[in-house]
Amino acid sequence: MKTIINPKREDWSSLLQRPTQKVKNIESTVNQIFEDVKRHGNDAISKYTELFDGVTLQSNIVSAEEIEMASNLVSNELKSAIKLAKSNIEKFHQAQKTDKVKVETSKGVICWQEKRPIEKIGLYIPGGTAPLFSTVLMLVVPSKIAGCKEIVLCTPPNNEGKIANEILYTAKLCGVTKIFKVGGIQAIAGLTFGTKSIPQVYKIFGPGNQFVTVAKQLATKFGVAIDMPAGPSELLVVADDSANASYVASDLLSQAEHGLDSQVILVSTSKNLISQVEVEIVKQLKELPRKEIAEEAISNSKFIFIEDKADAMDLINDYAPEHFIISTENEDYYKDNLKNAGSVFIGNYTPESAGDYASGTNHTLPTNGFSKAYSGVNLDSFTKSITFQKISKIGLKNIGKTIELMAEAEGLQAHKNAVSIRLKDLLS
Ligand code: HSO
Ligand code: ZN
Repeated sequence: MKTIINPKREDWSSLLQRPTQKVKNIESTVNQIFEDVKRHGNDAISKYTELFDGVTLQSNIVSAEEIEMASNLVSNELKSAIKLAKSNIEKFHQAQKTDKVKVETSKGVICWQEKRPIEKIGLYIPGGTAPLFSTVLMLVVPSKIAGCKEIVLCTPPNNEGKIANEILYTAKLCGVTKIFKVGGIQAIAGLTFGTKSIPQVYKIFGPGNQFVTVAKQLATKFGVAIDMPAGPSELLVVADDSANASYVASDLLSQAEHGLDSQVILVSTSKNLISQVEVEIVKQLKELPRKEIAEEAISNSKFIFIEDKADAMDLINDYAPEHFIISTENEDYYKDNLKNAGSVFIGNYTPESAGDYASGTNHTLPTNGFSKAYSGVNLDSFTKSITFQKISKIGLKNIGKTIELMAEAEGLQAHKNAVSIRLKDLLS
């Protein structure tokens, strides 16, 4: 960790740069695999599964028996925990349902907006060092509430051809339609083009490594929507003397353990708190099973002392964190002046882990400064808004002249005629 005292504004952007692992030729690899999957479907997919996951599969479809067997291996205690989390996530996302918006803009001109679910969606759940079955909850629960029909989940198999029991159990519990043992670029390509077994989808959700992220971006070139360009996890904590240093340290470590490239930042108006947190981090880090990962991420972390809280607020808005914890005396100041963040956690008893798992908010959030313009996944991510209008005879009389004038001025005679032909009948 590095402590910085009152950094100058002109240094903020270099100070707050996200750690990026640059993989060379990533785009050409993604292009090549897309081309191959587009042409050769499942044959190409099994070739890449052999290459990247080290396993030869008979089929990439997960069978009902496999799901059943996996579910039997999840403890009842964990099942109950997953159900409680599911119920809270359901409550929060169900409450995001909105009524249709209907307005009579001019007399006789009625416009309205209604939401419809995206029919077919693909969810990507990474494998890797920790099987994040909580992400299954975060993506499937709102998609069900939205009314998506086809919910396809892809996740890489391990070198024995298996998927974590918890992922299969949670997917089944939440109502995923089909599960495939396919990971990485080939999974995103499969969902983009469809194969004999994998359905083609309209939108792809979920986190992943850089290969998956670039693949999702390429999918958009083929007309498939994506949730957001996702990157490594990040957390910014703002804390003062009212914070508990051991709690703050535990929060920073909770994000640091995600990956070597996770980024955690502490902003504080108290030098005293910063030194206490440093001591606590060293102490808590020792006990962590994933200490190598957390240690590396912590070594890139920044502890920033800023005397003036208005400056602190500006720096936070500039950084636009994925997660933002407020542990200060005057919580409202940071809450009310916040412009950019994915998800906010307020007070000493609101650890980020709560939102990661069970409080009800979604943990699929914009990273890498994207919270300046993107929202995290929410109910609307699974729907589209369609506008409708119905105009009566009186309505057309009311706005007809306006349309005619505007069409004429744009030089679009046929547009004008579509109104004039009707007005003629109405006025005769
Ligand atoms: N903090 C991660 C989500 C997660 N944490 C899953 C634990 N499991 C990104 O928001
Ligand atoms: Zn997390």
